[in-house]
Amino acid sequence: MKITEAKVIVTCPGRNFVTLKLTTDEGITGVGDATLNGRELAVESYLREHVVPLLIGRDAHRIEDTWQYLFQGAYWRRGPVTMSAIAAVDTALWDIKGKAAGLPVYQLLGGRSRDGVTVYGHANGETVDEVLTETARFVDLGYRAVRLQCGVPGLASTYGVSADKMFYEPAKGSAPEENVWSTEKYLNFVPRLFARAREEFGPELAMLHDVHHRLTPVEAARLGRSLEPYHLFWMEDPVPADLQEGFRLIREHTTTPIAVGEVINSIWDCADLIRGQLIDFIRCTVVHAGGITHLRRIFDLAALHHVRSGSHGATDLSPVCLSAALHLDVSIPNFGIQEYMRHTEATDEVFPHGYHFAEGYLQPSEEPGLGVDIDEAAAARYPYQPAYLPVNRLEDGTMHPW
Ligand code: EZ4
Ligand code: CO
Repeated sequence: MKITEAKVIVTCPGRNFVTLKLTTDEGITGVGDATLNGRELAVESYLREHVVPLLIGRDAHRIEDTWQYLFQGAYWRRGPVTMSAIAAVDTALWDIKGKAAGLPVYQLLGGRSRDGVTVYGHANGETVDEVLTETARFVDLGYRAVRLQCGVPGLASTYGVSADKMFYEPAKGSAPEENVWSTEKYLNFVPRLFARAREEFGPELAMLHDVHHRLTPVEAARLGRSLEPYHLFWMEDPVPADLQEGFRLIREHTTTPIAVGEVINSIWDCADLIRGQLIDFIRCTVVHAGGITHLRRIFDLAALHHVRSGSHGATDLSPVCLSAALHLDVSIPNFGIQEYMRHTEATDEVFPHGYHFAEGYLQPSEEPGLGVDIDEAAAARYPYQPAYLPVNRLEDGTMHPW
């Protein structure tokens, strides 16, 4: 079965998405997500200029060989642009193989290891009261796990807090929004949020929190320790992930579980974190970590070291990425949890899909392949719009990780 056509589709149904659609000489199509938030056209161009010409005429069944051909063939290794482009091809080929076999992709990955994929929702608000109201809303919707993000007194805006509660969307505008950050204000405040939340929701609700790379290891150790009485499911991205060794210092000082991975794009960028058992959850995505083939390699390494999965699932991962993630989530032995932010209606219209939420779980589609598609006519109605992620500065104006 040969690849005869490869289209790169850019669309903006509320936010930008880049999608690769492959067609074979047997008339089977497959889709892969290639969205890199705020840098979408770099991946679009990488695919269109450098990858699509290599795909025409290739055997669509040779998934591993195509992955190695694109990875080794580039000579320049890793990086989010390259790995997102390779991921799109890989994901589309798994979709095609599933359709050719007449099986959902999870069956090709070894079948189900569990009955459903536990997901966490996002409760956010300017005040603790507002966050608790939002948390209750997710509990009422059936969620078993909720991420809590709250405005910090004295700071004008904070990561993860939005007026549009169910659809947090940080990328916007023709220049990055500028936020102001104070580590001390944040560290003094967060334990108060979780003290109230634990009191209100009892011991069993899984509660998560995203630090969004803003601390140093010793500050993260202080945060983790201060949150121990409220036993979080995890603290996410406590420090930037560049210095893997830095996590050892956090680890030595707190039992609050640590999750990291949304900006990691290869196994070599998290191998020390995993082998050193410096983290509890690895949160890479199908789209940014080289597709189903490479992400499964990461999860397999993690399984040997007591590290579970926790895939990133923000709204900038398209329904194509989420579909692919669910097939992995349901099949791997060391699944932890899956992030789930609902997409807008316009996004769901452009990407018709068969996954569904019930009683705190997402279920992958039972259709052959990934069970997701792109409606090209609908996509064409939403042209690309430039949008940047925000930047962060300390109160004295120094640049700080966002
Ligand atoms: O800021 O996906 O856990 N979720 C996150 C997200 C990220 C965006 C960046 O594109 O941290 O909100
Ligand atoms: Co995050």
